[in-house]
Amino acid sequence: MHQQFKNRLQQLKQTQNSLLTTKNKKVLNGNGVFDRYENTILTASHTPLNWRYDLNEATNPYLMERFGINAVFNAGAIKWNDKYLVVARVEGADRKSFFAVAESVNGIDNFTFWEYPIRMPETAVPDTNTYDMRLTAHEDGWIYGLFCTERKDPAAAPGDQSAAIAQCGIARTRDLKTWQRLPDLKTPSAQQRNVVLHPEFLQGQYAFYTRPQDSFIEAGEGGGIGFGLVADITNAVIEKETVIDPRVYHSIFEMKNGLGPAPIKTNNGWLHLAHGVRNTAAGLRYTLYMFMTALNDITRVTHKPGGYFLAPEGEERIGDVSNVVFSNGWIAEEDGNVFIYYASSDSRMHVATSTINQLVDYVTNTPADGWSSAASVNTINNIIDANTFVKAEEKKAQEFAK
Ligand code: M1P
Repeated sequence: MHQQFKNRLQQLKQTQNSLLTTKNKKVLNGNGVFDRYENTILTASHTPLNWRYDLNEATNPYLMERFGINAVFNAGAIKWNDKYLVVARVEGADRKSFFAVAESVNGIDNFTFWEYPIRMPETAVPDTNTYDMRLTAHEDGWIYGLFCTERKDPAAAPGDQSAAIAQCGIARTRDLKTWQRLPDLKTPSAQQRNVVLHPEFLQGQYAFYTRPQDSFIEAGEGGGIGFGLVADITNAVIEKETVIDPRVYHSIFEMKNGLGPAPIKTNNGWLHLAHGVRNTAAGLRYTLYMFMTALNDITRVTHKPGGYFLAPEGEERIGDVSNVVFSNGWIAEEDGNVFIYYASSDSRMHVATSTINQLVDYVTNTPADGWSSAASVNTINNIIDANTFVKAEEKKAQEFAK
């Protein structure tokens, strides 16, 4: 091996090793609802060197990258054999996305990709692009991965190279290595993205959260988080789709919204994490929001805090699609800890941590959106009044103690 090749290889390995072994730390002074962390958990640079480089000097004397990775984002998540696994959307320099599993021992750092990306079987109509997998450990015993499958619109006008159709791909596995592909979901809507499988049967059927949309980018007249039942998951058809969380004028989800990961069951109700999209002069802005649905009627929203739960901050604001946070993976542990995996600006992955108790408190006690400026002022005034009472009580207590 020539010295130059040897040095470059050593340098590449060292740089990546230090990235993969860096410890993550909580950012201090969070908002009381969740904690952010100092470092990203996955980026393009975390992908294995042997995916990107031909490491043989004879065939790659300059040690060039032979397959560029552009970004790692929008990961599904699951706790599996005591490890925290994420199934990331890995996007190549060629724009195509695929899925790859990375694991960590503690859920906050040292995520390392498995040896190979997932080889996802296809249906009779091959996928052009696949992304944003939501994992559900279903009570039927399978782990399901629902994802967006995108194909060129066969009705596209000649020369139109962007008209596309998005649908929900369905695959299942028992070990996250070998996947069985099922037929794509059929719904009454023209297009679907952000489809999520509920972990429990409802009336003996599979329950799906959907996101109906009229065209590839725009929700159009459709949109909102939808819901439908499927009798047979090996031929998944939703006959009736109802919107359970609609879009609202002048809100953080006026343009689009979509469910994130599968909901978490708590004693108070099902906790949901979703993304909302609003328009700005600088383009679309994606933030995360939460809501809760009833245990005895999973389609009924019982609580929904006003505004966003998590919005892009600092470096998170910038990337391939700036001003975006997106989450399709979280892990709730038996002890009540929750790991929220989110991506920023379609470029990299982060983690935030919280607990079931904090999230339930947040969802049930944060005032709802009043949908107007006057309503916001009323909400603040109520908080101020309550705090004035607290202050008066404190004063009384101090005087009494004298
Ligand atoms: O670019 C932001 C996001 O846009 C799409 O999400 P939605 O369908 O809700 O608009 C998806 O392509 C998603 O992957 C992406 O992060």
